[in-house]
Amino acid sequence: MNNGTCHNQQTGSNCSCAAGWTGETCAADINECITSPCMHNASCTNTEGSYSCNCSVGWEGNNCENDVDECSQNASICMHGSACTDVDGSYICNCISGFEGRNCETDIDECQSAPCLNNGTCNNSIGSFNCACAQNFTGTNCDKELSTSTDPLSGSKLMGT
Ligand SMILES: [Ca+2]
Ligand SMILES: [Ca+2]
Repeated sequence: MNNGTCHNQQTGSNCSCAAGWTGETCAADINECITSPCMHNASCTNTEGSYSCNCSVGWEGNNCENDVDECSQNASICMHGSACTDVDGSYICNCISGFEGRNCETDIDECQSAPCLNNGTCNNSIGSFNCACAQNFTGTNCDKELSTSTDPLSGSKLMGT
């Protein structure tokens, strides 16, 4: 039965069973799940004559033995120009400055840390931020004080960097 080969068909004995089957006439299903063939925390389901593995995320293959190369499967999985590193069962995004999150999908609001000094106004932007400095101050963080005697302008203005 079940594609097994028996040397003596008449008695049904001495059978060589196909994979997944056992018993004198190959009529009995083998419960492969007893031997835990599914790797990396996959769940095993016994079926008639076979079994199947339901792989955990990050693994693939009949027995979930192969790591999924997420970086190759999805070149844009790490966002905003961040580098992707494949690791067993997962992947790692190395975010460039200004972004955070599992996939570097989140813009960091640098203004939360109040980086603009001397009453400068902070403007968050995607991947960066800038400071609109108060009068007489300049620099990326408005940390440089201008000489008041040489500045003919009045009122606040945005100083370039
Ligand atoms: Ca991987
Ligand atoms: Ca930002």
